[in-house]
Amino acid sequence: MSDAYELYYWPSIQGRGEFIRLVLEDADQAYVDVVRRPEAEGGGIPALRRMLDEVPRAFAPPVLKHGTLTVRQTTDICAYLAERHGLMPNVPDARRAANHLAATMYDFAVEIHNVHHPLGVALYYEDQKTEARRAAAAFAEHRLPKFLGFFERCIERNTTQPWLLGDRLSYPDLWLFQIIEGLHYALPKTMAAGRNDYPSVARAHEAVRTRPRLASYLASERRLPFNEHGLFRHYPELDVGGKG
Ligand SMILES: N[C@@H](CCC(=O)N[C@@H](CS)C(=O)NCC(=O)O)C(=O)O
Repeated sequence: MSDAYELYYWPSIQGRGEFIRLVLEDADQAYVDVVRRPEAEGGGIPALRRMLDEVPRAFAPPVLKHGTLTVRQTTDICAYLAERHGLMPNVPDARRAANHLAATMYDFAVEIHNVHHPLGVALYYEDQKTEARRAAAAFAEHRLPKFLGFFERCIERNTTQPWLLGDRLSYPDLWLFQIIEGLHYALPKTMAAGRNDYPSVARAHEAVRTRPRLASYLASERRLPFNEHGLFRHYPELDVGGKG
């Protein structure tokens, strides 16, 4: 199948779509970020709504179209692309091993999101600020170290570092990179306080950041800036995890 990839995702946030963009960019694959195109050229929110109306069983973006095929769910889209473009790890039972890590990172990303939305996604942050402060303190004390400590151990136990699995980069490494980027944006003081606690994760993050294709993507206009509408949001009052 040689059709171009078509990504359907919200046009103004990195959000879940960014995990997919990173896979496409690292694999050097051409893709159309459909909703970011002008409406006059078949893009914009109307294109997203049309797609959601037309595609059976598409609950929410991101959705990837590839020829006649439609792939839904962020983790499954990334696995589909990774299998096609050499970003599955070279370990036994690669898809399961990689999917376990990506799904765990997905859980982590949702927990990070829920710090600013502890009561629910249907309410504005401004309607749950008190609860968000409590959630932020518990997240910094318990959940952040638990997840980052787990990824740190995964890398330490892999024979070829800095990667999570096998002896080369695979798509969970791109996920870890994006989560660390997002955490530095959302919780800079908390992350600075723990900067020496996860050295393997830090090395993995740096190794991904400096890959030539990704470095060029990150410096391009295709990489949207973080903002307060996506998964990772910077609200200074929630950045409470500093030590001492
Ligand atoms: N598990 C789904 C979640 C999709 C999802 O929650 N998409 C968000 C944007 S990041 C959305 O538009 N949700 C609309 C809604 O939940 O009503 C996936 O990873 O693809």
